[in-house]
Amino acid sequence: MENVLIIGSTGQIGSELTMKLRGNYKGNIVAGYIPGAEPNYEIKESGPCEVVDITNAGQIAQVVDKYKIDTIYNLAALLSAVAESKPQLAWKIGIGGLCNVLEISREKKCALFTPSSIGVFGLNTPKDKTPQDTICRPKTMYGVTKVTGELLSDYYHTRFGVDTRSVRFPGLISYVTPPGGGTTDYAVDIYYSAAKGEKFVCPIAKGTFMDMMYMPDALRAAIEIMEADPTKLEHRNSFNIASLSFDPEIIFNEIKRYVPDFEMEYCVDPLRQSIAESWPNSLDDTCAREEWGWKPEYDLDAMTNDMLTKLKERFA
Ligand code: AKB
Repeated sequence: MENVLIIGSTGQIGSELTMKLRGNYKGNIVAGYIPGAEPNYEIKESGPCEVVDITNAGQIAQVVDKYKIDTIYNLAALLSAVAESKPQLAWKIGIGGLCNVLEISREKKCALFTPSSIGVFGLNTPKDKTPQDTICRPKTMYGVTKVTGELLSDYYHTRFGVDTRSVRFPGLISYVTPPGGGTTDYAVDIYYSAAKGEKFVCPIAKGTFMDMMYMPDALRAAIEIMEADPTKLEHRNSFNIASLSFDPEIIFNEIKRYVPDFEMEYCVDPLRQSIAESWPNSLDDTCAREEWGWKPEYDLDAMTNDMLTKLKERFA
C-alpha cells in the first residue's frame, strides 16, 4: 500500500482512516469527497483532496491515474436506517458505486477495500457466536447491498484476480465524526448525552444486544486486512470481526460508573428496533483471528473511559 484513495473520506470511518493512513504511509493519501461534504481543516491541510463521486466512474479513474493509486478504500454508503427511506439511492451508491470501483480496480490493478457489515445477517441467521460462513438473508436494503457487495467483490477476485478484501463492521463508536442514519448510532449518541450532562432517550429496547467496536480497533482492522499476507487468506469478502456486545442497559450502567447522575429513558424507534432484532447478538471472528491475526484491543471500560474523557474535554 503506497498511494491510497479514500472514497467517502469525510464520513464516520473515512475522516479518521484518512488521518491514520497519512500518519502511517509516505505516499499520496488522497481524500475523496463530494461537494456538500467537504473535508475539515485537518484533512485539507495534511494532504491531497479531490472531488470523487462514487457514481462517477470517469472522475474516479482520473484521480487514480493522477496520483498513481494502488489501493482504494471504498467507504461510500448509506447506513441501515436511512437506506430504508431511500432504497434506490442506497443501491445506486452501494452497488452502482461498487461496480465502478471494481472495474477501475481491475483495469488499473488496484487493491480494493469495501466494508461490509453485521447488516448482512437476518432473522434466520444463528444469533449467538454467528459463524463466518452462515445464512445471509437480510431484510433491509442496506443488508441486501452489503451481501451483493460481498458476492461481487469475491467474483472480481476469483474471475479477474482483483485484490478485494473486506471486514463486516459492527456498530462503530467514536468521538470524532458522528455516524448518521445507522441502527447502532445510539451507542455513540449515549456518550454525547452523558458528556453534555443531558438525559439520554434510547431508541433501542432494553435487552437488544448488538456487536459494537471502538473506532481505533476498526481502523486497525481496515489497515491490517489490506496488509495481510494474501497466501493466508481463505476468505476475503468479508470477514467477521468482533470486539464488544452489549444492550442499552449494559452501556448505560457502564457510563453511570463515570457519570453517577446520568439518566436514560426509552422511546423505542420501531424501524431501528426491527433492524436491530434482525441482526446477531455477537459474531464469531475465529477466521479473522486465524487468517490475518485480528485481535481487538479495547474493552467496554477502556472505550468508555476514553470516549467520556475526550468528549468532556470538547464540551468543557
Ligand atoms: C448501521 O447501524 O447501519 C451501521 C452498521 C452496523 O453497519 N453502523
